Amino acid sequence: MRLLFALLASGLTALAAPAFAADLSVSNPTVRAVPPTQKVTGAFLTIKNAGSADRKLVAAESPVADTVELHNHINDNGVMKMRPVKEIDVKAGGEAVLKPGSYHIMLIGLKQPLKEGDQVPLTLKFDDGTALKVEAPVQRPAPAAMDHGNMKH
Ligand SMILES: [Cu+2]
Repeated sequence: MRLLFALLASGLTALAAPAFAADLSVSNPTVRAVPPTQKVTGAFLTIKNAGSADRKLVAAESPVADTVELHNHINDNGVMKMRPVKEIDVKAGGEAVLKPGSYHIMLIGLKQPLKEGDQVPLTLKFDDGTALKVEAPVQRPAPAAMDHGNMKH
């Protein structure tokens, strides 16, 4: 009886221990399909942070590109420009949405043409040392996303 209780107690302790990697999850990863002559494309996804500590995405890697950068779009006097950023905040209990016209992952120097339906491996690295691997399907951008940058109403 005492042994059973000890096992139960240790089991509960294990459950209560913080699971840092499990706090972060990725949904809707996609890579934008580009013509074979274009050597640069963007990757988009949503990172959810179910934990109680703020996290930052600090780097991304992919075997399909020479260089992978974290970017943001800024509105510079009405002109949308891309800028590399060092990190992207993923607040505790919140999410970071990487999408066209906003934060995104830039794949620079594509080593092979990316066809629609291909799966692109991405590794996301966070400030606490954890890494998440995802497979992002290559998709043609939705028409709304294509002219997001210069849309006027
Ligand atoms: Cu970019």
